[in-house]
Amino acid sequence: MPDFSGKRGLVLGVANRRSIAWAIAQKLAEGGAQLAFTYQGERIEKTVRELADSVGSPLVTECDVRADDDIERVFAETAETFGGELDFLVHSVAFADARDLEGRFTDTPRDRFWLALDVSAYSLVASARAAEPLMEAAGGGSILTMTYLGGERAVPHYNVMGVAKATLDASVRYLAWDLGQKDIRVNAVSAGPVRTLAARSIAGFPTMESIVEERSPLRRNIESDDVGLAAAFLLSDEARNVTGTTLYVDSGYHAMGM
Ligand code: NAD
Ligand code: 0WE
Repeated sequence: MPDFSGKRGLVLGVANRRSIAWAIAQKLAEGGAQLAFTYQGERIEKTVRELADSVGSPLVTECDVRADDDIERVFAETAETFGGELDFLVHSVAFADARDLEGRFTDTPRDRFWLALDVSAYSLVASARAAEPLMEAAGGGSILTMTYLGGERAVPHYNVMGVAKATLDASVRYLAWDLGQKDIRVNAVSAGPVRTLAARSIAGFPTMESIVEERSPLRRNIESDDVGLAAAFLLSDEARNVTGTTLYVDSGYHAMGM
């Protein structure tokens, strides 16, 4: 495990203990990082506060990534908490209307198309921009987001989320170019299916898990812990010359053509 002592990070996207963001946060906390957390909505506030307290978090605050005011306030609070500096940002947020993960992509209405791109892709751009001055003050930084193969290939039912992930993946590359000048790295982890809150409600999730077991080179599914380990690497100084890229944690599934 990389050493994160003295490092300060902000984690967006913990909803409960199954969240990929929480698996990542635990690895960073094990490595000695100080972590601030955001949550969306009062419904999950208590859960997120309890998890955050268990790793001694100095800041837990609400953030709806659709709201510029929220993002501005969250980074002001983060700056206040960490003396104006930030070493890393974990972006683990996505949302599409459930109706758009069932039917045909062709039928996605305009407003729900933009909703998915707003929450799942633009939010990375907005939060990277807000993180920039804090990371510059720290002498550099590392930004990590979560993506999925459905942004590169057509995965049945992933639909508008696939279009959002394609936008997210391209945003990683353009942010890497802009922020590289300030020694801020931007990368993504592309995870195979993991049974989180966002995944459990999806019909056919068990089928996807069987497909990964049968067809991936390693013939097994992944765990969120695996994502935590890869994330810790990308966020650490061990990855100091790695930016603008995607690291697949999917048992090799993406490498297959059949
Ligand atoms: P999750 O439900 O635990 O996390 C999704 C998070 O997005 C939640 O914390 C939720 O509160 C947050 N969110 C949604 N709308 C928001 C908004 N408007 N403002 C702020 N936060 C908002 O599920 P997860 O599977 O841990 O998802 C995390 C990330 O991992 C997502 O980007 C997802 O696309 C990605 N991912 C998941 C899988 C999987 O199979 N679970 C695979 C690859 C990538
Ligand atoms: O990115 C995701 C899930 C994202 C997601 C999930 C939900 C369910 C609840 C976004 N928005 C919502 N909205 C809700 O109302 N994954 C990579 C997991 C996932 O979701 C799929 C998948 C996979 C894999 C949906 C269809 C097909 C495959």
